[in-house]
Parts: sequence; C-alpha cells; structure tokens
Amino acid sequence: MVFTTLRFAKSLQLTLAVIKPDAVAHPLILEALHHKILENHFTIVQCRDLVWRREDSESFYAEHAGRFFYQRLVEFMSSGPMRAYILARENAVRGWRELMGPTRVFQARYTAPETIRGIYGLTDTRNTTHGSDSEESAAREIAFFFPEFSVKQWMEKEEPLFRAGCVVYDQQKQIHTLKEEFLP
Ligand code: 3AN
Repeated sequence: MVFTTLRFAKSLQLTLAVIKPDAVAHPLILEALHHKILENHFTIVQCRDLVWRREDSESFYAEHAGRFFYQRLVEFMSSGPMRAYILARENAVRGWRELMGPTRVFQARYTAPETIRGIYGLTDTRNTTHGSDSEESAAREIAFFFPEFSVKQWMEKEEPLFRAGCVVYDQQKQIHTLKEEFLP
C-alpha cells in the first residue's frame, strides 16, 4: 500500500519564496508568514535571513531594468533584512504564487483579500513576498540565494525521502530535516 502510494505520488517541486523587507521589519508578520507556509503544507528545505547590497538587487531584477518602478524596487529590496526560503511541495511554484496573490496590492485587496498580498501588502513595490514564476526561474533564483544548494542533487537524493514523509520539523532551526535514521 505504501509502495503504491509512493509509486504514484507526484514528485515534489522546489520554489524560491522571499519575505521582503516590509514584512521582515515586523516580527509578528514574519512569524505569521512562516506559519502560513507550514499550514499550507510546504516543506521548508532551507531558510536564510540576509540583506542585499544594491548590486544584488539590480542583478536579481535585471529583467525589469528600464521599467518605471525599477529604481524604487531596487532601492526597496536592498533597504533592509529579508528572508529567503526553498520550499518543496507538489506544484510548489503555482501553490506559493496562489498563496501570495496578485502583484498589485490594490487588486489583491479586492480580488483576493485572503492572500498574503491581500492581507499584508502595502504598495505595488512593498508587496510582502516574492515567488518564482516557473520551475526554470525557481532553479535560477535558488542558485542566486543559495549558491551552495544543488537542485539536481536534492531532486535525486532527497526528494524521494521528503515525498515519503521521512522528515521532521526542527523547531529550533525552523526548517524540515530528514529524520535521523534517513540521514546520509
Ligand atoms: P511578481 O513578484 O508578482 O512575480 P513581477 O515579477 O512582475 O511580479 O515584478 C517583480 C516585482 O516588481 C514585484 N514583486 C513588485 O515588487 C515590483 N512591481 C511589479 N509591478 C509593479 C508596478 N506596477 N509598480 C510597482 N512595483 C511593481
């Protein structure tokens, strides 16, 4: 039975989620968002608090260079601490984006008030979270935030164990880790 379930269960997908400086500035909002991740059955593979230099911000958002909001965005994203997560779940990319809601906060407030941006978003720039928009962007963005992490290796070695539920939530580190008996 377990074998059948595993054999047919869909593989987990990784995505990159970022809690932006507007939310990290408020410890209770940060905690609520961490809770929301767990409540929505994402597995937290990695979590890192960091501050971007302006160059990091410019490089990450290079595709938006020239747009009217680019300077504002670059400044904001390097204005204070943020938190990055590698999350795993079935359809993690789509799932996290659905949870975030629309980019434009006004739209989020009215059309998706229960989403993260609907609840916590302040402006179109300070819109609480980021999420990769495809599996390819997720791989690229994970490499940007977690250069030491290999998506390929995780998919080969750890994904089957994570999918089979061989993980525990480590309260102290605030991430999921393999149960002791499955550690390499
Ligand atoms: P998303 O983050 O929803 O994938 P993108 O990739 O189009 O949206 O935009 C990246 C970031 O640029 C957004 N999260 C937001 O902070 C900022 N941004 C996008 N559109 C606007 C806009 N019209 N006005 C101000 N900021 C914007």
